[in-house]
Amino acid sequence: MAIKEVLVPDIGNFDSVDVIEVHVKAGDSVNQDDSLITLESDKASMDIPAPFSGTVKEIKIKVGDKAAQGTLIALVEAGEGAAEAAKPAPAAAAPVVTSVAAAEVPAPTKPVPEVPKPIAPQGTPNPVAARAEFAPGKNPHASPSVRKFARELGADLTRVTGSGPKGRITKEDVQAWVKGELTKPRAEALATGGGLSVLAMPAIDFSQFGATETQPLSRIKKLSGANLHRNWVTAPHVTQFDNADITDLEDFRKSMQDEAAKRGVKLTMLAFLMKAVVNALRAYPNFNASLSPAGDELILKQYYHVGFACDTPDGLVVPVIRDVNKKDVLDIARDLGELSAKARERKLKVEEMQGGCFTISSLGGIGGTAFTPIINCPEVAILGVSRSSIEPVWDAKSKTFEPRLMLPLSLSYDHRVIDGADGARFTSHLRMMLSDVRRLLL
Ligand code: CAO
Repeated sequence: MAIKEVLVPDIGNFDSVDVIEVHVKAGDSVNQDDSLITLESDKASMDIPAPFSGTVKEIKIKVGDKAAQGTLIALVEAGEGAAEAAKPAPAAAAPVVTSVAAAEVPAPTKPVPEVPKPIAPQGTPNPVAARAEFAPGKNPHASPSVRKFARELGADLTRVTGSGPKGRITKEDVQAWVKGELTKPRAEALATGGGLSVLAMPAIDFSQFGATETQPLSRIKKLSGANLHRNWVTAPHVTQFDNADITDLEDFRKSMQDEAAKRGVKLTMLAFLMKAVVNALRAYPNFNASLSPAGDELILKQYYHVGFACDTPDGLVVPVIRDVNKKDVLDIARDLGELSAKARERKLKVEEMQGGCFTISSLGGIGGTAFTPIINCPEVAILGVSRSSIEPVWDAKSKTFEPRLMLPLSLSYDHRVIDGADGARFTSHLRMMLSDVRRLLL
């Protein structure tokens, strides 16, 4: 194998430029076009690539040296791929190139000079561009290899402070910046939009405290868990509580139950709630909306598809009843029954869970007085319904407490879209609709 001298190629009109980085050392293997050194003039920095593959025998240059065309960089023993070096040299490099067919010619006693292909300084085709690159505050001052290093790590050089001469950014500066970003305190990361950074959950061996059994989470639980977590941390939730007097509505529902049953429908409170919700969505269109992905626009919907949380043995699913505004209470109750049955039999189609504008989560059949439902994003609000109960309600006319059937409502909304006042207006509207069955049927 031939040992060749690698020289600085034609680098334009520069007589003497600083060597600011040496990327290889004796013993290193290099591939053709790997960067050997970085030079820097007052206008640009440029990497000098290896003209062929091989092994570095000796480095003849160091950081701080001055270099010009023809300066000896290193002695390199041509290795695999060196055949490329045997090809006739480009015309521009011809005066200083001695081509040697490494595989055929015995190693000369005196090293044969080899000149890398001339390269244009990166990003600096003309002096104007070169100056722009170094303009403080505009383009960061860094060599091509440091830029490449930063690109590989995803580091934004405009945010890195250079510690080298004239504020040049070094590889160490990039490393320090990345390290700093990774260890930023949580509050600062949030303030700069850098995402969440929370303590890792400790891995505890619970069997040290007593007997345990480990069960895998269902597919639905895993999917809904990830979505619920995202929704909980992305949308700033506020929950507005209220109570609706459904005494008359419940009487009406009971009076209609037999007729509904004859039509094969179970008429529950949820069907009336759907009707009331659509009425409130019409009155407060911001609740029937979604934020655009960039968060700078509100997309208002002119359709009324309402989802309902359905408890199944595999976990929570949310079927969607379409065009609730065009259906009567019995139609809605029929849809509710059919979709809940499908959900529990795992027969829901994907399209039966899509397109919802608003969700109702009713735990009324189970119990509880109030809860804080998580918004089904990108919807902007969800209504939680708890178990109704007879409460003493003050009647100002008769100046007595009356026993009334009260339904607890818990409305969670995305505070980026909905203000507190509108949250309270929405639940007041619902209360008014539910307490007067005539309004609901209008
Ligand atoms: N107060 C008092 N009783 C109520 C009530 C309320 N708010 N809502 C329903 N009920 C009663 C019903 O009248 C019914 O009584 P009868 O059987 O005596 O007629 C009983 O509770 C059961 O109702 P239901 O569950 O069959 O029907 P529904 O329309 O109320 O609810 C559905 C349907 C699918 C929403 C419900 O079955 C369900 O899955 N709920 C759970 C939702 C859930 O998990 N939410 C939490 C999500 S966040 O994790």
